[in-house]
Amino acid sequence: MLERLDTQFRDSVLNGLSQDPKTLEPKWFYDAEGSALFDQICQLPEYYPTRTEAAILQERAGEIADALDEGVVLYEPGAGSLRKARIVLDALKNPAGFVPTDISATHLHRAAESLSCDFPDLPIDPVGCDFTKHLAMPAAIDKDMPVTLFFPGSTIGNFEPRQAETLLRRFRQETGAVHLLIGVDLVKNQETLVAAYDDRAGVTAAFNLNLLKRINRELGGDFSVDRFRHIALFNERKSRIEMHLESLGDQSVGIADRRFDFVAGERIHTENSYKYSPEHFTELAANTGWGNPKFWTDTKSLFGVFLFTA
Ligand code: AVJ
Repeated sequence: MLERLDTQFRDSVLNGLSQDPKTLEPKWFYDAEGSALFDQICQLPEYYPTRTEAAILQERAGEIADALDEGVVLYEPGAGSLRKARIVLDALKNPAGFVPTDISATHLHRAAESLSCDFPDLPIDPVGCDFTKHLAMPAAIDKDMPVTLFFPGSTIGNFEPRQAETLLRRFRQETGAVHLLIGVDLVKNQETLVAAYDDRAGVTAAFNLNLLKRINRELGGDFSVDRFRHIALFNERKSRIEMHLESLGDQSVGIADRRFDFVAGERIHTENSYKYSPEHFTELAANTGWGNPKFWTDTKSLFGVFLFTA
């Protein structure tokens, strides 16, 4: 499994840097370092999504629990540090199990252990996997219990709308879920959006640049990390934040006996983070068989939480 992730990382990097424009997939941000940096991003004053979503979940937890069945299995793809799941698990009526998955298996197992101290009676079955490929249901989970998919944090925003549809459809088919509780970042003014991805403390820049360091560490790359800079911009036409790494000069980089040339100002596109209107996201979900929406937001309409039924 781990070995497979290694080759997948290498193939994905070599393939992405051979494209024009050069790209790297955002899922590779999350090695141990990157996951820790992401946890720091979630605390930044400019990064409103995490705290806004947590407040909505906190405020609506009772309503959410009432709308769900008793004894649900909560299934969270890309669960990271499990902070948000705590809020939901606290409110659920007799949850039958919790299945967090993450591509960063070490980070996930550590978080799951600390969670089980607080929920000693809850069966927790962490799965180290890449949710863009497949979601597996652990054998220990009772197949008769209704599954609620929990996909917070606007992780869905990383995918182009077409891919997002495919993902939501596949999630339902692979887990047999009857409910989808999902967090989605909403369109808003450009200043707020860009600041959230280009913070003053430079944590997001470090998170973005860590991708190059990871390539150096794991694939024997020779990126001069200080010869690239972090860029965050809002692409209004596509309604998405884009992150790039821009080459500060002409340079050539070696990775696994391949060479990649950069001209000054050339960018590697590392992430998209789509921003939706409530109407647009409701429509996207409906296209994939998720209907009967309930929607909650904060007073400034920064972030949205939806509960859909299959
Ligand atoms: C985890 C994909 C939701 O897009 O806001 C945060 C990742 N990148 N800052 C986002 C991220 C830079 C985050 N998601």
